[in-house]
Amino acid sequence: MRIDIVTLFTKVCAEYAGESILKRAGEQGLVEIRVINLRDYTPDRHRTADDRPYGGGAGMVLKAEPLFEAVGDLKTPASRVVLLSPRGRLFDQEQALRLSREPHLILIAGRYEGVDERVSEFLVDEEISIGDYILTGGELPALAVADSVVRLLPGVLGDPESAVDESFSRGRLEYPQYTRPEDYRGMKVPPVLLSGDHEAVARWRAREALMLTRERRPDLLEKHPPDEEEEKWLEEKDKKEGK
Ligand code: 9D3
Repeated sequence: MRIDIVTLFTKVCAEYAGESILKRAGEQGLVEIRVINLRDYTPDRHRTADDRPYGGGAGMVLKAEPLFEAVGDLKTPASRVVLLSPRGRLFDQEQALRLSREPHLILIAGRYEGVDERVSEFLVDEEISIGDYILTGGELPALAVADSVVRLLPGVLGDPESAVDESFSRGRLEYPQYTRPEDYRGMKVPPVLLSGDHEAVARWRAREALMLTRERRPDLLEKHPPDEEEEKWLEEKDKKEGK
């Protein structure tokens, strides 16, 4: 897979791409990540990438021309062009999996108050947001998308069991994990995890994951309804607590 990141802030992108899982996947030849400086595609002497909005208003707008020039240079018929934008579709694991099946992603990280609408309308295939909070640019979102996509590429994760675990536990928050020592300053590891009873461990984990999910992310529970056994656990707990 190839991932191009188009940005005015090349340093932070190249820096992260040169570390982390992105570096490892690159060394394994599973991905090629390139960081493209949008300023190299500005036509004027001052290398202006932004301008004032038509119709007035606060802030600056990222110009269309450098983006069309840059993407025009990078794009092939197999490319998927993604604009990171606060008004994009909310990114999730399903989107990550979908993008991981693309041969070539062009990720555009915007800056300023916005991007010339002609970019959205005529250059970009889709817009993605990573959440309902305001950042100062699309660089962190582009890196977040790249990171989540690359770790899904076959061969990137050392242990393929982790990927199996993920699909297995979809729709549930992760169960609590412990490592040595079994007693740290009186804070003890739940005995079932030391019992050697693998079925009991699996049951405990599934139950803990379910309870955490209902407590913190009821939206996930709605999207992935409890099965019969889970339904029983939930009722048991409610009864015990007099609910
Ligand atoms: C005044 C309207 N603002 C939009 C809510 C303008 C604006 C603020 C911040 C436009 C762009 C930005 C920079 N953010 C991104 O480019 C961005 C982003 C984000 O801020 N949050 C979550 N996901 C993303 S993806 C790109």
